[in-house]
Amino acid sequence: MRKRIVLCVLFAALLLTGCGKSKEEPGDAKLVLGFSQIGSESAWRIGNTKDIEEQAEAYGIGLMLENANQKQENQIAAIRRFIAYQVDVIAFSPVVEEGWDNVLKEAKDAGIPVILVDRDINTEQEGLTTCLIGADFYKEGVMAAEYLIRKADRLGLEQVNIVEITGTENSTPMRQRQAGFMDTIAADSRMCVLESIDGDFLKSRGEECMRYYLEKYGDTIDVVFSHNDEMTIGALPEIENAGLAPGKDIIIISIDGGQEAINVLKEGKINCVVECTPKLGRELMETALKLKNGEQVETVIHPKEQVFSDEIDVSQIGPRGY
Ligand code: GYE
Repeated sequence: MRKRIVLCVLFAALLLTGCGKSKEEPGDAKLVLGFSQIGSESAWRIGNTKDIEEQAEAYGIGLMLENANQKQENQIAAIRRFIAYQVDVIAFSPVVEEGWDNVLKEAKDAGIPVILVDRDINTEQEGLTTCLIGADFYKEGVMAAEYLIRKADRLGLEQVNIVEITGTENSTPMRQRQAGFMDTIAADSRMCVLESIDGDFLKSRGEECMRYYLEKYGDTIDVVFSHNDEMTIGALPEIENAGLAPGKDIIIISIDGGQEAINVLKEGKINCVVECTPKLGRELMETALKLKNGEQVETVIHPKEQVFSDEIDVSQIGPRGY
């Protein structure tokens, strides 16, 4: 009863401050899920938040959603609030991999199961989280590199100079996309990575990184490998301002597959977009319900993903929904 009152007070407060998004009355919900989202840095992230809200509503799950504005300390504080309010299940998308042990130990001591959504953590401790629902980022990096190798074959390139714009330093997609890409091109002696810089998954940083690369390497750049669509979209006008044609003079490879990037792929200014789906909400709700019922869950759930590129008929790619 006490828990029910506390939750109702919390939800009223969240609704008043505009933070609470659920239309469910938590007391009536089958389950209350606290979810700490990283931020709103990209179309991917916004689509992911929307999907989780929609699925929570469809499943009748009470959702306490908090947006951390890219700050780990905000995520830790949100998780502590979820523990204090005794939610049934906690989920979060860790902005970086390290630094979660203490707060997750607190959740474990409180008996609240934790689901990792989208990104992973790096810890020595066992059993702090129950499972991970998110993309296979290593495979995404591999698929990006395999495309590049095929493209270099088709164009008969002898040397391929690559610049990389990476996602947030120490985040799982940054580490794994880079590792998958680098491991795959390692065996191809034509491939030469000129430099990698942290673009933090932001459009503004994509612009800055590209400007720097063009000043330093000029038209010797053959390929831009960018870890997300936002940074790619930021980089493209810089390339055009330098008098080069993206998609022709420079091969552009991106990851995510949001609508804006797919439109640019159709215009021929991006050559390849590896899909990363933000639609993780349904799996999250199913998993949260299983945990609440004490059922076993799979430790890793990867969605299926594909590659959109100039090797296919891009006019056939349907609406992306994010
Ligand atoms: O690629 C990027 C977002 O973690 C998969 O984060 C996610 C990444 C996604 O900001 O656009």
